[in-house]
Amino acid sequence: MAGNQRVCLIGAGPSGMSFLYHNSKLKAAGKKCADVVCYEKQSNWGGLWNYTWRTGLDEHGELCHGSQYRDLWSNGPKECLEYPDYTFYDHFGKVLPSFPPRAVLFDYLQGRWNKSNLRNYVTFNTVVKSVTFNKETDDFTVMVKDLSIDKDLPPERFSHVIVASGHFSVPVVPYFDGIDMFPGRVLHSHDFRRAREFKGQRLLVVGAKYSAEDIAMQCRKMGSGNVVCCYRTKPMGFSNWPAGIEERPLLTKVIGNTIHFKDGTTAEVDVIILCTGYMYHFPFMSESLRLKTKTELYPDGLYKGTVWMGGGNNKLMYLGMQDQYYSFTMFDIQAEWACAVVAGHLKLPNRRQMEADIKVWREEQKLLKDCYEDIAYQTKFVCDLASEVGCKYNLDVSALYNKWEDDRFANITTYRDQTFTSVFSGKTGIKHHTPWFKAFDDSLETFVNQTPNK
Ligand code: FAD
Ligand code: NA7
Repeated sequence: MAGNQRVCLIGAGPSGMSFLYHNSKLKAAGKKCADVVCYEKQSNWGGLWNYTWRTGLDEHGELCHGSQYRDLWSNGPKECLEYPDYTFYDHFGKVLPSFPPRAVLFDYLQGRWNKSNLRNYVTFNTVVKSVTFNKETDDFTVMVKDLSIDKDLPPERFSHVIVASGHFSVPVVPYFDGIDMFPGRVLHSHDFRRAREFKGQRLLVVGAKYSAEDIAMQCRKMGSGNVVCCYRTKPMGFSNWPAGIEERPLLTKVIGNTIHFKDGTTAEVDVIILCTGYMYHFPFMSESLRLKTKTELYPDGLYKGTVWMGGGNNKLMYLGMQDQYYSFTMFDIQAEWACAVVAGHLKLPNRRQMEADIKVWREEQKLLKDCYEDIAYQTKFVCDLASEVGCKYNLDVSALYNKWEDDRFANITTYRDQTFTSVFSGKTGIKHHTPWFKAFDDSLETFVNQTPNK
Protein backbone atom coordinates (compact mmCIF):
# COMPACT_ATOMS: atom_id res chain seq x y z
CA MET A 1 0.00 0.00 0.00
CA ALA A 2 1.31 3.47 -0.88
CA GLY A 3 2.24 5.76 2.04
CA ASN A 4 -0.23 8.19 3.55
CA GLN A 5 -0.92 11.49 1.87
CA ARG A 6 0.73 14.45 3.60
CA VAL A 7 -1.86 17.16 4.19
CA CYS A 8 -1.46 20.78 5.20
CA LEU A 9 -4.61 21.94 7.01
CA ILE A 10 -4.98 25.70 7.45
CA GLY A 11 -7.11 26.70 10.45
CA ALA A 12 -8.43 25.01 13.59
CA GLY A 13 -11.94 26.44 13.63
CA PRO A 14 -15.01 24.19 13.44
CA SER A 15 -14.25 23.29 9.78
CA GLY A 16 -10.59 22.42 10.29
CA MET A 17 -11.33 20.53 13.52
CA SER A 18 -13.92 18.44 11.69
CA PHE A 19 -11.25 17.42 9.20
CA LEU A 20 -8.98 16.35 12.08
CA TYR A 21 -11.91 14.56 13.74
CA HIS A 22 -12.78 12.45 10.72
CA ASN A 23 -9.19 11.75 9.82
CA SER A 24 -8.56 10.47 13.35
CA LYS A 25 -11.72 8.35 13.10
CA LEU A 26 -10.34 6.70 9.98
CA LYS A 27 -7.09 6.07 11.83
CA ALA A 28 -8.88 4.61 14.87
CA ALA A 29 -10.79 2.28 12.56
CA GLY A 30 -7.51 1.08 11.06
CA LYS A 31 -8.36 2.57 7.69
CA LYS A 32 -6.06 4.49 5.40
CA CYS A 33 -5.92 8.13 6.47
CA ALA A 34 -3.75 11.20 5.91
CA ASP A 35 -0.79 12.55 7.86
CA VAL A 36 -2.10 15.99 8.71
CA VAL A 37 -0.19 19.07 9.86
CA CYS A 38 -2.66 21.68 11.07
CA TYR A 39 -1.42 25.26 11.29
CA GLU A 40 -3.46 27.65 13.42
CA LYS A 41 -2.43 31.27 13.77
CA GLN A 42 -4.21 31.81 17.09
CA SER A 43 -3.04 30.37 20.40
CA ASN A 44 -6.22 28.33 20.80
CA TRP A 45 -8.65 26.37 18.64
CA GLY A 46 -12.26 27.29 17.88
CA GLY A 47 -11.85 29.89 15.11
CA LEU A 48 -14.49 32.57 15.54
CA TRP A 49 -15.72 30.83 18.71
CA ASN A 50 -12.39 31.56 20.37
CA TYR A 51 -13.52 34.97 21.56
CA THR A 52 -11.01 37.79 21.59
CA TRP A 53 -11.29 41.26 23.08
CA ARG A 54 -8.75 42.47 20.53
CA THR A 55 -9.65 44.35 17.38
CA GLY A 56 -7.56 45.34 14.37
CA LEU A 57 -4.33 43.43 14.75
CA ASP A 58 -3.59 40.54 17.07
CA GLU A 59 -0.72 40.36 19.54
CA HIS A 60 1.66 39.39 16.71
CA GLY A 61 0.60 42.11 14.29
CA GLU A 62 -1.46 39.67 12.20
CA LEU A 63 -5.05 40.48 11.18
CA CYS A 64 -7.26 39.84 14.18
CA HIS A 65 -9.42 36.85 13.23
CA GLY A 66 -12.22 37.30 15.78
CA SER A 67 -15.53 38.87 14.72
CA GLN A 68 -17.74 37.63 17.55
CA TYR A 69 -18.93 39.79 20.42
CA ARG A 70 -19.40 39.33 24.14
CA ASP A 71 -23.17 39.25 24.21
CA LEU A 72 -23.60 36.86 21.28
CA TRP A 73 -26.22 34.16 21.65
CA SER A 74 -26.66 31.53 18.96
CA ASN A 75 -28.82 32.91 16.19
CA GLY A 76 -29.97 29.41 15.20
CA PRO A 77 -31.38 26.67 17.43
CA LYS A 78 -28.74 24.33 18.78
CA GLU A 79 -30.82 21.43 17.43
CA CYS A 80 -29.97 22.64 13.91
CA LEU A 81 -26.23 22.63 14.39
CA GLU A 82 -25.55 19.71 16.71
CA TYR A 83 -23.38 16.82 15.61
CA PRO A 84 -25.42 13.63 15.24
CA ASP A 85 -22.71 11.54 16.92
CA TYR A 86 -22.18 14.05 19.76
CA THR A 87 -25.39 15.81 20.73
CA PHE A 88 -25.84 18.61 23.25
CA TYR A 89 -27.46 16.03 25.50
CA ASP A 90 -24.36 13.83 25.17
CA HIS A 91 -22.14 16.75 26.12
CA PHE A 92 -24.08 18.43 28.93
CA GLY A 93 -26.02 15.38 30.16
CA LYS A 94 -29.21 17.40 30.47
CA VAL A 95 -31.79 19.22 28.42
CA LEU A 96 -31.14 22.91 27.86
CA PRO A 97 -32.90 25.77 26.08
CA SER A 98 -32.53 25.88 22.31
CA PHE A 99 -30.56 29.12 21.90
CA PRO A 100 -27.34 29.03 23.94
CA PRO A 101 -24.93 31.91 24.48
CA ARG A 102 -21.54 31.88 22.78
CA ALA A 103 -19.59 30.30 25.67
CA VAL A 104 -21.94 27.29 25.75
CA LEU A 105 -21.44 26.59 22.06
CA PHE A 106 -17.68 26.86 22.43
CA ASP A 107 -17.76 24.44 25.37
CA TYR A 108 -19.83 22.00 23.32
CA LEU A 109 -17.43 22.15 20.36
CA GLN A 110 -14.45 21.58 22.61
CA GLY A 111 -16.13 18.56 24.20
CA ARG A 112 -16.14 16.71 20.90
CA TRP A 113 -12.57 17.71 20.08
CA ASN A 114 -11.23 16.83 23.52
CA LYS A 115 -12.96 13.46 23.48
CA SER A 116 -10.92 12.58 20.40
CA ASN A 117 -7.71 14.12 21.77
CA LEU A 118 -7.38 16.42 18.79
CA ARG A 119 -5.36 19.18 20.46
CA ASN A 120 -2.12 17.31 19.80
CA TYR A 121 -2.70 17.60 16.08
CA VAL A 122 -2.80 21.40 16.03
CA THR A 123 0.31 23.56 15.78
CA PHE A 124 -0.75 26.81 17.42
CA ASN A 125 0.71 30.28 16.84
CA THR A 126 1.72 29.37 13.29
CA VAL A 127 0.43 31.39 10.37
CA VAL A 128 0.52 30.12 6.80
CA LYS A 129 2.14 32.81 4.69
CA SER A 130 2.28 31.22 1.26
CA VAL A 131 1.02 28.20 -0.67
CA THR A 132 2.30 27.42 -4.16
CA PHE A 133 1.83 24.41 -6.41
CA ASN A 134 4.81 22.60 -7.94
CA LYS A 135 3.80 21.28 -11.34
CA GLU A 136 6.89 19.09 -11.81
CA THR A 137 6.51 17.26 -8.52
CA ASP A 138 2.70 17.51 -8.29
CA ASP A 139 2.77 18.82 -4.74
CA PHE A 140 2.59 22.07 -2.74
CA THR A 141 5.19 24.18 -1.02
CA VAL A 142 3.91 25.86 2.13
CA MET A 143 5.65 28.69 3.97
CA VAL A 144 4.78 29.16 7.63
CA LYS A 145 5.81 31.66 10.28
CA ASP A 146 6.07 30.66 13.92
CA LEU A 147 4.54 33.69 15.59
CA SER A 148 5.69 32.75 19.09
CA ILE A 149 9.36 33.15 18.10
CA ASP A 150 8.90 35.50 15.10
CA LYS A 151 10.62 33.01 12.79
CA ASP A 152 9.94 31.83 9.25
CA LEU A 153 10.01 28.03 9.29
CA PRO A 154 11.79 26.05 6.54
CA PRO A 155 9.51 25.40 3.53
CA GLU A 156 7.39 22.25 3.82
CA ARG A 157 6.09 20.03 1.00
CA PHE A 158 2.58 18.56 1.06
CA SER A 159 0.59 16.35 -1.29
CA HIS A 160 -2.67 18.16 -0.39
CA VAL A 161 -3.75 21.50 1.06
CA ILE A 162 -7.05 22.03 2.90
CA VAL A 163 -8.01 25.67 3.43
CA ALA A 164 -10.29 26.05 6.47
CA SER A 165 -9.37 29.61 7.35
CA GLY A 166 -12.93 31.01 7.46
CA HIS A 167 -14.44 33.94 5.58
CA PHE A 168 -15.94 36.21 8.22
CA SER A 169 -12.84 38.06 9.38
CA VAL A 170 -11.79 40.62 6.80
CA PRO A 171 -14.41 43.38 6.64
CA VAL A 172 -15.98 44.97 3.58
CA VAL A 173 -15.80 48.69 4.41
CA PRO A 174 -17.63 50.87 1.86
CA TYR A 175 -17.23 54.64 1.67
CA PHE A 176 -20.20 56.97 2.02
CA ASP A 177 -20.05 60.63 1.15
CA GLY A 178 -19.08 62.65 4.23
CA ILE A 179 -18.42 59.65 6.51
CA ASP A 180 -14.80 60.75 6.93
CA MET A 181 -15.97 63.92 8.73
CA PHE A 182 -18.58 62.19 10.94
CA PRO A 183 -17.93 63.45 14.47
CA GLY A 184 -18.82 60.17 16.21
CA ARG A 185 -17.41 56.67 16.13
CA VAL A 186 -17.49 54.60 12.92
CA LEU A 187 -16.84 50.89 13.20
CA HIS A 188 -17.39 47.67 11.27
CA SER A 189 -19.21 44.73 12.89
CA HIS A 190 -15.84 42.88 12.79
CA ASP A 191 -14.68 45.28 15.54
CA PHE A 192 -17.92 45.26 17.53
CA ARG A 193 -17.30 43.66 20.93
CA ARG A 194 -19.78 44.96 23.54
CA ALA A 195 -23.29 46.29 22.98
CA ARG A 196 -23.26 47.93 26.42
CA GLU A 197 -20.72 50.40 25.08
CA PHE A 198 -23.50 52.13 23.10
CA LYS A 199 -25.89 52.69 25.98
CA GLY A 200 -27.89 55.87 25.37
CA GLN A 201 -26.33 56.45 21.93
CA ARG A 202 -28.28 56.80 18.69
CA LEU A 203 -27.06 54.37 16.05
CA LEU A 204 -26.98 53.99 12.31
CA VAL A 205 -26.57 50.35 11.25
CA VAL A 206 -25.69 49.83 7.58
CA GLY A 207 -26.57 46.40 6.10
CA ALA A 208 -29.54 44.07 6.06
CA LYS A 209 -28.36 40.60 7.02
CA TYR A 210 -27.54 38.70 10.24
CA SER A 211 -24.97 41.11 11.66
CA ALA A 212 -27.21 44.12 11.11
CA GLU A 213 -30.18 42.38 12.65
CA ASP A 214 -28.37 40.99 15.64
CA ILE A 215 -26.26 44.04 16.44
CA ALA A 216 -29.33 46.31 16.22
CA MET A 217 -31.21 43.96 18.56
CA GLN A 218 -28.26 43.54 20.98
CA CYS A 219 -27.74 47.28 21.21
CA ARG A 220 -31.41 48.01 21.96
CA LYS A 221 -31.40 45.18 24.49
CA MET A 222 -28.43 46.77 26.23
CA GLY A 223 -30.01 50.23 26.33
CA SER A 224 -28.86 52.07 23.22
CA GLY A 225 -30.86 55.00 21.88
CA ASN A 226 -32.85 54.60 18.66
CA VAL A 227 -31.37 52.47 15.90
CA VAL A 228 -31.89 53.18 12.21
CA CYS A 229 -30.93 50.26 9.97
CA CYS A 230 -30.50 50.98 6.28
CA TYR A 231 -30.38 48.61 3.32
CA ARG A 232 -28.90 48.55 -0.15
CA THR A 233 -31.07 45.90 -1.81
CA LYS A 234 -33.97 45.00 0.42
CA PRO A 235 -34.96 45.53 4.05
CA MET A 236 -34.81 42.75 6.61
CA GLY A 237 -38.53 43.27 6.73
CA PHE A 238 -39.44 42.12 10.23
CA SER A 239 -42.86 43.51 11.08
CA ASN A 240 -42.29 43.31 14.82
CA TRP A 241 -39.10 45.24 15.47
CA PRO A 242 -38.97 46.29 19.12
CA ALA A 243 -39.65 49.97 19.76
CA GLY A 244 -36.68 52.08 18.75
CA ILE A 245 -35.54 50.07 15.70
CA GLU A 246 -36.61 51.02 12.19
CA GLU A 247 -35.46 50.36 8.63
CA ARG A 248 -34.85 52.86 5.85
CA PRO A 249 -33.29 52.75 2.37
CA LEU A 250 -29.51 53.26 2.11
CA LEU A 251 -27.84 56.45 3.27
CA THR A 252 -26.69 58.85 0.55
CA LYS A 253 -24.48 61.18 2.58
CA VAL A 254 -23.36 62.16 6.04
CA ILE A 255 -23.27 65.80 7.13
CA GLY A 256 -22.08 66.23 10.69
CA ASN A 257 -24.27 63.97 12.82
CA THR A 258 -27.05 64.04 10.22
CA ILE A 259 -27.56 61.03 7.97
CA HIS A 260 -29.39 61.53 4.68
CA PHE A 261 -31.24 58.57 3.19
CA LYS A 262 -32.35 57.69 -0.34
CA ASP A 263 -36.00 58.35 0.52
CA GLY A 264 -35.16 61.97 1.38
CA THR A 265 -35.46 61.50 5.15
CA THR A 266 -32.73 62.30 7.67
CA ALA A 267 -31.73 61.06 11.11
CA GLU A 268 -29.37 62.30 13.81
CA VAL A 269 -26.99 59.62 15.09
CA ASP A 270 -23.98 59.34 17.39
CA VAL A 271 -22.40 56.13 16.04
CA ILE A 272 -22.24 54.39 12.66
CA ILE A 273 -21.90 50.60 12.63
CA LEU A 274 -21.11 49.11 9.23
CA CYS A 275 -22.60 45.61 9.11
CA THR A 276 -21.54 45.33 5.50
CA GLY A 277 -20.16 41.80 5.48
CA TYR A 278 -16.80 40.20 4.83
CA MET A 279 -14.33 39.49 1.99
CA TYR A 280 -13.02 36.14 0.94
CA HIS A 281 -9.41 36.88 1.66
CA PHE A 282 -6.65 34.34 1.07
CA PRO A 283 -3.51 36.45 0.55
CA PHE A 284 -1.39 33.41 1.39
CA MET A 285 -2.68 31.39 -1.57
CA SER A 286 -0.86 31.97 -4.86
CA GLU A 287 -3.08 33.58 -7.47
CA SER A 288 -3.96 30.41 -9.40
CA LEU A 289 -5.02 28.64 -6.19
CA ARG A 290 -7.04 31.49 -4.70
CA LEU A 291 -10.80 31.20 -4.29
CA LYS A 292 -12.45 34.43 -5.40
CA THR A 293 -16.15 34.61 -4.70
CA LYS A 294 -18.90 36.55 -3.01
CA THR A 295 -20.90 35.13 -0.11
CA GLU A 296 -23.22 32.54 -1.67
CA LEU A 297 -24.57 29.07 -1.01
CA TYR A 298 -22.56 27.47 -3.82
CA PRO A 299 -19.35 29.41 -4.59
CA ASP A 300 -18.09 28.81 -8.13
CA GLY A 301 -15.15 26.56 -8.91
CA LEU A 302 -15.55 24.11 -6.04
CA TYR A 303 -16.70 20.56 -6.84
CA LYS A 304 -19.14 19.45 -4.13
CA GLY A 305 -18.48 22.88 -2.66
CA THR A 306 -15.03 21.62 -1.72
CA VAL A 307 -12.49 20.59 -4.40
CA TRP A 308 -10.76 23.52 -6.10
CA MET A 309 -11.09 23.17 -9.87
CA GLY A 310 -8.64 25.96 -10.73
CA GLY A 311 -5.39 24.03 -10.49
CA GLY A 312 -6.68 20.90 -12.21
CA ASN A 313 -4.95 18.65 -9.68
CA ASN A 314 -7.88 17.97 -7.29
CA LYS A 315 -5.50 18.21 -4.34
CA LEU A 316 -6.55 21.57 -3.02
CA MET A 317 -9.79 21.83 -1.05
CA TYR A 318 -11.67 24.59 0.70
CA LEU A 319 -13.91 23.86 3.70
CA GLY A 320 -16.77 25.98 5.07
CA MET A 321 -16.79 28.55 2.28
CA GLN A 322 -20.56 28.49 1.79
CA ASP A 323 -22.98 31.10 3.05
CA GLN A 324 -24.44 29.39 6.07
CA TYR A 325 -27.80 28.20 7.31
CA TYR A 326 -26.37 24.81 8.28
CA SER A 327 -23.08 25.36 10.07
CA PHE A 328 -21.28 22.78 12.22
CA THR A 329 -23.02 19.78 10.62
CA MET A 330 -22.35 21.10 7.12
CA PHE A 331 -18.65 21.69 7.84
CA ASP A 332 -18.51 18.24 9.40
CA ILE A 333 -19.97 16.28 6.50
CA GLN A 334 -17.88 18.30 4.07
CA ALA A 335 -14.77 17.47 6.10
CA GLU A 336 -15.72 13.78 6.27
CA TRP A 337 -16.15 13.79 2.49
CA ALA A 338 -12.80 15.57 2.02
CA CYS A 339 -11.04 13.04 4.30
CA ALA A 340 -12.50 10.17 2.27
CA VAL A 341 -11.29 11.75 -0.99
CA VAL A 342 -7.79 12.47 0.32
CA ALA A 343 -7.39 8.97 1.73
CA GLY A 344 -8.61 7.45 -1.52
CA HIS A 345 -11.82 5.90 -0.15
CA LEU A 346 -13.87 8.08 -2.52
CA LYS A 347 -12.94 8.51 -6.17
CA LEU A 348 -13.62 11.78 -7.93
CA PRO A 349 -15.28 11.70 -11.35
CA ASN A 350 -13.46 13.15 -14.34
CA ARG A 351 -13.06 16.89 -14.80
CA ARG A 352 -15.87 17.25 -17.32
CA GLN A 353 -18.31 15.51 -14.98
CA MET A 354 -17.24 17.66 -12.04
CA GLU A 355 -17.67 20.84 -14.04
CA ALA A 356 -21.11 19.71 -15.18
CA ASP A 357 -22.09 18.97 -11.58
CA ILE A 358 -21.01 22.43 -10.41
CA LYS A 359 -23.01 23.96 -13.23
CA VAL A 360 -26.19 22.13 -12.22
CA TRP A 361 -25.87 23.34 -8.61
CA ARG A 362 -25.13 26.90 -9.63
CA GLU A 363 -28.02 27.03 -12.10
CA GLU A 364 -30.34 25.81 -9.37
CA GLN A 365 -28.96 28.40 -6.98
CA LYS A 366 -29.96 31.17 -9.39
CA LEU A 367 -33.62 30.18 -9.05
CA LEU A 368 -33.82 30.46 -5.25
CA LYS A 369 -36.42 33.02 -4.25
CA ASP A 370 -36.46 33.19 -0.46
CA CYS A 371 -34.91 31.86 2.72
CA TYR A 372 -37.11 28.75 2.71
CA GLU A 373 -35.84 27.79 -0.74
CA ASP A 374 -32.29 28.57 0.38
CA ILE A 375 -32.74 26.16 3.29
CA ALA A 376 -34.11 23.40 1.03
CA TYR A 377 -31.15 23.93 -1.31
CA GLN A 378 -28.53 23.78 1.43
CA THR A 379 -30.26 20.73 2.91
CA LYS A 380 -29.89 19.01 -0.45
CA PHE A 381 -26.22 19.99 -0.54
CA VAL A 382 -25.58 18.56 2.93
CA CYS A 383 -27.54 15.36 2.24
CA ASP A 384 -25.75 14.86 -1.07
CA LEU A 385 -22.37 14.84 0.70
CA ALA A 386 -23.82 12.56 3.38
CA SER A 387 -24.97 10.02 0.81
CA GLU A 388 -21.56 10.09 -0.91
CA VAL A 389 -19.80 9.07 2.32
CA GLY A 390 -22.54 6.64 3.35
CA CYS A 391 -23.36 8.65 6.48
CA LYS A 392 -25.73 6.67 8.69
CA TYR A 393 -27.55 9.78 9.95
CA ASN A 394 -30.23 11.78 8.18
CA LEU A 395 -28.83 15.30 8.44
CA ASP A 396 -31.97 16.97 7.11
CA VAL A 397 -33.11 19.48 9.74
CA SER A 398 -34.94 21.69 7.25
CA ALA A 399 -38.23 21.41 9.15
CA LEU A 400 -36.50 22.97 12.18
CA TYR A 401 -34.93 25.71 10.07
CA ASN A 402 -38.29 26.50 8.47
CA LYS A 403 -39.93 26.81 11.87
CA TRP A 404 -37.03 29.02 12.99
CA GLU A 405 -37.61 31.36 10.03
CA ASP A 406 -41.36 31.40 10.78
CA ASP A 407 -40.57 32.33 14.39
CA ARG A 408 -38.23 35.13 13.30
CA PHE A 409 -40.76 36.63 10.96
CA ALA A 410 -43.51 36.28 13.59
CA ASN A 411 -41.46 38.12 16.19
CA ILE A 412 -37.77 38.97 15.94
CA THR A 413 -37.60 39.76 19.68
CA THR A 414 -38.94 36.41 20.90
CA TYR A 415 -37.66 33.90 18.35
CA ARG A 416 -34.87 32.88 20.73
CA ASP A 417 -37.45 32.02 23.42
CA GLN A 418 -38.82 29.15 21.32
CA THR A 419 -37.85 25.52 21.78
CA PHE A 420 -36.96 22.77 19.32
CA THR A 421 -36.70 19.00 19.42
CA SER A 422 -33.43 17.34 18.46
CA VAL A 423 -33.79 14.85 15.63
CA PHE A 424 -30.70 13.06 16.92
CA SER A 425 -31.29 12.81 20.69
CA GLY A 426 -35.08 13.15 20.61
CA LYS A 427 -34.84 15.70 23.47
CA THR A 428 -36.87 18.90 23.42
CA GLY A 429 -35.21 22.09 24.59
CA ILE A 430 -36.64 23.63 27.76
CA LYS A 431 -37.84 27.22 28.11
CA HIS A 432 -35.04 29.55 29.15
CA HIS A 433 -35.50 30.98 32.66
CA THR A 434 -35.79 34.51 31.23
CA PRO A 435 -36.89 35.77 27.81
CA TRP A 436 -33.81 36.51 25.69
CA PHE A 437 -34.50 40.24 25.44
CA LYS A 438 -34.35 40.50 29.23
CA ALA A 439 -31.60 37.93 29.84
CA PHE A 440 -28.37 39.74 30.71
CA ASP A 441 -26.41 36.88 32.22
CA ASP A 442 -24.90 34.93 29.35
CA SER A 443 -22.46 32.87 31.43
CA LEU A 444 -22.08 29.18 30.76
CA GLU A 445 -22.70 28.41 34.45
CA THR A 446 -26.06 30.16 34.64
CA PHE A 447 -27.25 28.74 31.35
CA VAL A 448 -26.24 25.17 32.10
CA ASN A 449 -27.25 25.11 35.76
CA GLN A 450 -30.83 26.22 35.31
CA THR A 451 -31.88 22.57 35.30
CA PRO A 452 -30.71 19.89 37.73
CA ASN A 453 -28.03 17.47 36.59
CA LYS A 454 -29.14 14.13 35.20
P1 FAD B 1 -13.43 30.10 11.48
O1 FAD B 1 -14.26 29.84 12.68
O2 FAD B 1 -13.32 31.48 10.99
O3 FAD B 1 -11.96 29.48 11.75
C1 FAD B 1 -10.91 29.69 10.85
C2 FAD B 1 -9.58 29.47 11.57
O4 FAD B 1 -8.50 29.62 10.63
C3 FAD B 1 -9.31 30.48 12.69
O5 FAD B 1 -8.99 29.82 13.89
C4 FAD B 1 -8.14 31.32 12.17
O6 FAD B 1 -7.30 31.81 13.20
C5 FAD B 1 -7.43 30.33 11.27
N1 FAD B 1 -6.61 30.97 10.23
C6 FAD B 1 -7.01 31.93 9.35
N2 FAD B 1 -6.00 32.26 8.52
C7 FAD B 1 -4.94 31.48 8.87
C8 FAD B 1 -3.61 31.35 8.36
N3 FAD B 1 -3.17 32.07 7.32
N4 FAD B 1 -2.78 30.47 8.97
C9 FAD B 1 -3.21 29.72 10.03
N5 FAD B 1 -4.47 29.81 10.54
C10 FAD B 1 -5.32 30.67 9.95
N6 FAD B 1 -22.53 30.04 13.25
C11 FAD B 1 -23.46 29.35 13.94
O7 FAD B 1 -23.62 28.16 13.70
N7 FAD B 1 -24.21 29.94 14.93
C12 FAD B 1 -24.03 31.24 15.27
O8 FAD B 1 -24.72 31.75 16.16
C13 FAD B 1 -23.04 32.00 14.54
N8 FAD B 1 -22.81 33.29 14.87
C14 FAD B 1 -21.86 33.98 14.20
C15 FAD B 1 -21.63 35.29 14.56
C16 FAD B 1 -20.66 36.05 13.92
C17 FAD B 1 -20.44 37.47 14.33
C18 FAD B 1 -19.91 35.46 12.87
C19 FAD B 1 -18.88 36.26 12.14
C20 FAD B 1 -20.14 34.15 12.49
C21 FAD B 1 -21.11 33.40 13.15
N9 FAD B 1 -21.36 32.05 12.82
C22 FAD B 1 -22.31 31.35 13.52
C23 FAD B 1 -20.72 31.41 11.65
C24 FAD B 1 -19.28 30.90 11.83
O9 FAD B 1 -18.69 31.25 10.61
C25 FAD B 1 -19.17 29.40 12.02
O10 FAD B 1 -19.89 29.01 13.17
C26 FAD B 1 -17.75 28.86 12.16
O11 FAD B 1 -16.97 29.60 13.08
C27 FAD B 1 -16.99 28.74 10.85
O12 FAD B 1 -15.92 27.87 11.08
P2 FAD B 1 -14.60 27.80 10.17
O13 FAD B 1 -13.72 26.81 10.80
O14 FAD B 1 -15.01 27.58 8.76
O15 FAD B 1 -13.98 29.26 10.21
P1 NA7 C 1 -23.48 39.41 4.95
O1 NA7 C 1 -24.42 38.30 5.13
O2 NA7 C 1 -22.47 39.30 3.87
O3 NA7 C 1 -24.34 40.74 4.70
C1 NA7 C 1 -23.74 41.96 4.38
C2 NA7 C 1 -24.77 43.06 4.30
O4 NA7 C 1 -24.09 44.28 4.02
C3 NA7 C 1 -25.78 42.84 3.17
O5 NA7 C 1 -27.07 43.26 3.57
C4 NA7 C 1 -25.24 43.76 2.07
O6 NA7 C 1 -26.22 44.32 1.24
C5 NA7 C 1 -24.65 44.88 2.88
N1 NA7 C 1 -23.63 45.62 2.13
C6 NA7 C 1 -22.47 45.16 1.61
N2 NA7 C 1 -21.82 46.14 0.95
C7 NA7 C 1 -22.60 47.23 1.05
C8 NA7 C 1 -22.48 48.56 0.57
N3 NA7 C 1 -21.44 48.95 -0.17
N4 NA7 C 1 -23.47 49.43 0.84
C9 NA7 C 1 -24.53 49.04 1.57
N5 NA7 C 1 -24.71 47.80 2.06
C10 NA7 C 1 -23.75 46.91 1.79
O7 NA7 C 1 -22.67 39.71 6.30
P2 NA7 C 1 -23.13 39.64 7.83
O8 NA7 C 1 -22.01 40.25 8.57
O9 NA7 C 1 -24.50 40.18 8.03
O10 NA7 C 1 -23.18 38.09 8.14
C11 NA7 C 1 -21.99 37.31 8.11
C12 NA7 C 1 -21.99 36.25 9.17
O11 NA7 C 1 -21.82 36.89 10.43
C13 NA7 C 1 -23.27 35.44 9.24
O12 NA7 C 1 -23.03 34.08 8.95
C14 NA7 C 1 -23.74 35.58 10.68
O13 NA7 C 1 -23.87 34.36 11.32
C15 NA7 C 1 -22.81 36.50 11.34
P3 NA7 C 1 -27.10 43.45 0.20
O14 NA7 C 1 -28.18 42.85 1.04
O15 NA7 C 1 -26.16 42.47 -0.41
O16 NA7 C 1 -27.56 44.48 -0.75
